[in-house]
Amino acid sequence: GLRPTRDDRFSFGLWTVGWQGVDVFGGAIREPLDPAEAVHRLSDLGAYGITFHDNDVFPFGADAGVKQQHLAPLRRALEETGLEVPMVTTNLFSHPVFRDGGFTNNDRDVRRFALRKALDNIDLAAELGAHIFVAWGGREGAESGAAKDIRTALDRYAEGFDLMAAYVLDQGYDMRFAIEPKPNEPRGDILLPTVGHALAFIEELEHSELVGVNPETGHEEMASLNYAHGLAQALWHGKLFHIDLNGQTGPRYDQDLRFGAGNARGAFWTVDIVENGGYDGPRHFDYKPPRTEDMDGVWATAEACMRNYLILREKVRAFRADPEVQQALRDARVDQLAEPTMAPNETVADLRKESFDPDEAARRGMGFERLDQLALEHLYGTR
Ligand code: 3MF
Ligand code: MG
Ligand code: MG
Ligand code: MG
Repeated sequence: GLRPTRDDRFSFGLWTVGWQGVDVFGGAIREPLDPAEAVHRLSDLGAYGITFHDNDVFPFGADAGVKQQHLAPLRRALEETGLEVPMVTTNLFSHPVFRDGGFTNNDRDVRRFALRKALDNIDLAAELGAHIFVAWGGREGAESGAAKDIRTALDRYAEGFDLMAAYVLDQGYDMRFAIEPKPNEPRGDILLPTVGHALAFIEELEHSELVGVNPETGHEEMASLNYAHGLAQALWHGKLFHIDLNGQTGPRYDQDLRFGAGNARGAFWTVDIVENGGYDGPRHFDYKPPRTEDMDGVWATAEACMRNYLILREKVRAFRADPEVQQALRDARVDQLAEPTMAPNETVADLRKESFDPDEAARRGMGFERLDQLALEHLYGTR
């Protein structure tokens, strides 16, 4: 059905429904949202979990006492609702000290402070039962050429992940890291700009097995990339540890629309790969309720993220179960791609012996348009 249940494993960042609407051209348009209230409302709407940055819950620089004061009502709300905290993350981007980044700041004192801030929050994440720690390095980057030696910055970035990974192993935490790529905004150019860059970086890490990716719909689409393809390749590498679902309309600023808004066709294939590609983590939403909305509008967008996912899940299931689609898939030879190009024991000599008529093969139509039209008709609701 279209009513979310906990088994659907929908989760939300506290910073999504809690976004007060501060943007580059204007200040806050909504009151601060109490994290405990967010937990209750999201629980009532059918979510199973919430996620947060340290400073979504307690202020920057809070000492142990202040931290616990802010955490107590959140813990109570989690107990009352049974909501989980599957993922936690650190804010290494809001305070002015991070204007040149955290782990890759040119200023070594800032890098050491950023590491301490992240490690402290890893402890909290473990205590709350989170198994995924997301790292979005929004301020790790540059606006100009000479300001940052990118190769050296990557050394420091790797040093940061190596230290965090060694720390969770040392503490015996059951925790893995997920790097969230983004091409730009707020920096002119951000390091690890796409899923592909992040996957290549991860292979150079000391504990690469503990590090995967957290791709966000809008971030990949800002780079004109295909989000579903990015998810598929991350799955192929065994690296899809977490996802940030939202909506985006083409390459422009990070729109963070509710999931299902923006590129609807992309959203259909996103749900298809998330449901059928072997991903078993949370369906996590990272979006921003537009500044036009009051709190009723905010809750409407949260509800809509889940509802749109469920609508698309039904459509994807119907598409996959449709006998005409199954025939069209065979006609398009999609199943043939699963067959290794060389048979077992075949040699290059065998391959060379084969006769082949390229003109005949070139005349075989692929049938992709008919197949895609069936998908569109499922999406548009005529099948
Ligand atoms: C920015 C983002 C971030 C990350 C978050 C999780 C504020 O575009 O997407 O949200 O998702 O920091 O680590
Ligand atoms: Mg975004
Ligand atoms: Mg974002
Ligand atoms: Mg995100």
